[in-house]
Amino acid sequence: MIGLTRLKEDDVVEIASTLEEYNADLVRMTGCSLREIAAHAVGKVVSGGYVQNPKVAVIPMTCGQGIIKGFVESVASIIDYLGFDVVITNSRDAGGVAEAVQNSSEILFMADDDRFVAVNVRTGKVSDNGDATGKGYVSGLELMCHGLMRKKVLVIGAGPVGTGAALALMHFGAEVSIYDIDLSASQRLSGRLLKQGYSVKIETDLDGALGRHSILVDACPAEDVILLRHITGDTRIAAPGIPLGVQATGVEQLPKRLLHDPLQIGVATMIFDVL
Ligand code: 2YG
Repeated sequence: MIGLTRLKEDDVVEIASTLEEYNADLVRMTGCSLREIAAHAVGKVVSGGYVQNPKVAVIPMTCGQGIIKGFVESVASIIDYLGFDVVITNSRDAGGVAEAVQNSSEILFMADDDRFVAVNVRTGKVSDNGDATGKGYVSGLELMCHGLMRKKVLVIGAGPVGTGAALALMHFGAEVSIYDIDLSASQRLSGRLLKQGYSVKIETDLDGALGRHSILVDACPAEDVILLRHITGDTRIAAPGIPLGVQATGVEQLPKRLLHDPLQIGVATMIFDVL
């Protein structure tokens, strides 16, 4: 399974200090806060908060390519911003898991090079960042578009995020088309969705597909996929892919119509997913 590009320190360094601003941007674009978008993604209500306030632990993992400076701090800052009681464990890896559970943390966040998961150790529920990111961005897109029922949406990228996005779009009643540079990836996703009773259209010509769609999910890890000439007054984009796939001159045309961040929506959706 091909994941999104590995984050770098530069991608996450400003997350904690800009959460308030980012949240205000989300409200301007969607009418809803980060907390509301994430809760909407998993069909949960946030008003009045939760009766229980689970303890959350974020565990640094050294395996594979190792620690990304600022990663666990950014994840914890997002969880804290949403009002949860969160700590970063002093120990790393297996020791961090032991420390978290011994300190009665109920929800554990941890990432290696292949997976980024939230685990609720009380219920056994697991949320995967790819799936949660897809769902969270579609939730924001649905709010930005005032509903997606019977609207045509193009998903670019049939990896874990594109898959989560496609499923969420189906749940919102959208008409979904998929493009992936690797046709067999689109076919696999289409087959998987068909087993769940959903039918999607497979696109093989990206330029043509971009000409026919104004609501886009960019879940691929390439730059300059969506060009200025593809953007109209109706274009709305949810872009979880890193780096951003929208041409720089195109971004200027989309001040209130482009959702894009390195971690916030995905992490926020993961925690509501496992509550
Ligand atoms: O604990 C650490 O600091 C590291 N072991 C974290 C490694 C994370 C690697 N994964 C990624 O960079 C991304 N695929 C995460 C995706 C988040 C963006 N949606």
